[in-house]
Amino acid sequence: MIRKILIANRGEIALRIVRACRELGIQTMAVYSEADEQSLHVQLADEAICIGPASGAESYLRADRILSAAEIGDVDAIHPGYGFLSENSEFAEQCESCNIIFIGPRSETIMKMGDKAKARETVAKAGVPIIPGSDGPLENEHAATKVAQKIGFPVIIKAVAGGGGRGMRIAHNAVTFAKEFQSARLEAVKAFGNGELYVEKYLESPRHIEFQVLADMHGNMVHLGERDCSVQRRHQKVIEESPSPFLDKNLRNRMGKAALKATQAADYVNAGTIEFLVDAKGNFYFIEMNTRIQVEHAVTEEATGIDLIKEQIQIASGNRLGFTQKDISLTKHAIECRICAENPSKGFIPSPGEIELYSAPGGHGVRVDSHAYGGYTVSPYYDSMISKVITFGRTRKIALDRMYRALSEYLIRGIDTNVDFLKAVLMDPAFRQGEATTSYIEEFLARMPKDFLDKQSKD
Ligand code: MV4
Repeated sequence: MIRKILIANRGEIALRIVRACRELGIQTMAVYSEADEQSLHVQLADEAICIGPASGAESYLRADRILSAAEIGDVDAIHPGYGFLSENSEFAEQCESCNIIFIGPRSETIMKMGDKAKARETVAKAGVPIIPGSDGPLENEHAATKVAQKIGFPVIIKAVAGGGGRGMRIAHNAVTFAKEFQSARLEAVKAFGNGELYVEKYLESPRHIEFQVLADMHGNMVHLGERDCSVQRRHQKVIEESPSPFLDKNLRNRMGKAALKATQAADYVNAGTIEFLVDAKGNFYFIEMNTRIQVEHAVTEEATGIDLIKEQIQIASGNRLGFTQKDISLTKHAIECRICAENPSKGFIPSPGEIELYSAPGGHGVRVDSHAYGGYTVSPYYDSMISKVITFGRTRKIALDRMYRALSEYLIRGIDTNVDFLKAVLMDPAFRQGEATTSYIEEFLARMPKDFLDKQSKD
């Protein structure tokens, strides 16, 4: 039914989608900015069309240009990947009204779950645990202070239009709260054009554990277990794995059921992610739903054996899921490291430039999703992730040892990367014992010797 797909993205995810389409016998049309003319997704797609200058705002974020390209290419569907227009309900709606299938949930669903206060309310009504907090957005700092005092400090102030950690503030008492509230509002207006805020009780050092879900148009839905994404730095995930070393069978079952309740409450179709925070006692709370395919989807693919991009396309075609919950299990342990062009010894600043020499790891149990190659120039215009290394095996130890081996094989010359930093984390006993919470990287850096990071980048 879907004969041709326009891929409204770049980098490794564009390539990932080209590959899934090839195997399904679907034609592909790439779009690219002037900075990406030499990109692999452009070279490997059946067709490619330039949509503007390097800046994302003038190319990959331009719905009008992408829809023009879709018309020129006579495509049936658009896959938005992650970032850019993937969670833009207006773009999804424009696709719908142009009779182009948006490979993702309905625009209404994107809008509903994009409002993080509304998402909280929606899933809470269905019986999914949420963190004690405000009922909807708060008018002003006076009303907000009252709510914060009722919940008890510390509290976290979040933007209704936020998500992913942008524009969040933590307040430890009523005195600092008003100031934090006002600065969060200014930041939210600036970042999202929407200053609405809500508050939640602040959980200290939780684990970030998310459930992958798939739902078809016929009311069938499954969860594909969890990903533990606790290892993050400044709201950027660094390492993800599935299964989580923290969950047992019982907790996984209960969280999986809650994830399906949330999916049902959202009236969701396609691939989605239900994010939870989990405290040290194993209490779990919904925080938000991501209505897109995520960077870390590959760990779920390797743990379950299910190709999520193909499933997204099958679902968007109107097909029924080919399996039920009892057919799904986390039969392997999979782990992902995000390789970034950055310099850890200089505060992880981006390190764009030409990759002079490139050789990726391989061998048994290693998957590399990357658009990089020798001679490729990493552009300063986009995020610094140049590769995802995913290793997998029967046990967590096998996957971790395999990751260290794989990272040791990586040859990247000409730019700085975080490869050696990742290797140091992989060797860290706390990480190896599965003790990482969302505070892990900060704590890890604090307890390392002062000159540790100086050794973490070399050309
Ligand atoms: C929280 C939290 C603690 N308590 N909510 C960060 C990403 C976004 N998806 C939600 N996030 C958090 N929400 C409550 N009620 C902790 C985080 C969080 C975090 C917060 C501040 C600084 C770094 C963080 C890293 C991971 C998670």
